[in-house]
Amino acid sequence: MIDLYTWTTPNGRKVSIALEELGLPYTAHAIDISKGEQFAPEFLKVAPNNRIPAIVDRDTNIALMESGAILIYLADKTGKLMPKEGEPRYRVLEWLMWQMGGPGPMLGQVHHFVKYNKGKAPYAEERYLKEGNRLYKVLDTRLESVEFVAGDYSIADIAIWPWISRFEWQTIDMNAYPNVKRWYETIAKRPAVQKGYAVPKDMGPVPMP
Ligand SMILES: N[C@@H](CCC(=O)N[C@@H](CS)C(=O)NCC(=O)O)C(=O)O
Repeated sequence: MIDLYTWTTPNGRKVSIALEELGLPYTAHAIDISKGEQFAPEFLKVAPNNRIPAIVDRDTNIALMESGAILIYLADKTGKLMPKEGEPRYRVLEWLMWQMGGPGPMLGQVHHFVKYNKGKAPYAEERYLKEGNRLYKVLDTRLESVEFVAGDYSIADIAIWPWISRFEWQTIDMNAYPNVKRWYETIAKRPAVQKGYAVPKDMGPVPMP
């Protein structure tokens, strides 16, 4: 049994979607980051960076924070959603790291400046939207030649997809990125993705372009 500490955000949804895809039993614990629950001493013992998501695997007694590390752990635990060796494994890690260093932090800044603080910092809005669009273009070009970012459906897709699901907040027109749109819609239809998207609480249907 896995305890998942999470909230209704892209980083949190990566892990609930992976757990649903892998069919691993888990209990979701809501950490409402709008109420400061990420600073509770009990949560900090599991996630010292005071950010969701985090897990505790009761089978192994391993506690982990950082969504990328958690996804690798779950893939290794089950032998699914990431090849075990060779170039195909590194390809998954390559696109997972791209997500962790690119779309995660950069689209996070778009949410901060464009969605929540519009008009306060025009230069920041312009800078992060430009970078956000550049990242969409990189993803679109990659998806011209492959069905999923690393070939087969993997934890790399699961890491990227929830960030793209916030395209409306980002004011990014997915129709300008037809390969991203095709990939996004394919993944959105997966029952495990729809279930994982609604954890720890249902915020409405998956947004569709
Ligand atoms: N690199 C971390 C980022 C986690 C993160 O930024 N989580 C956000 C929600 S998406 C959070 O918990 N924010 C709480 C805060 O800023 O205090 C990961 O991928 O797990």
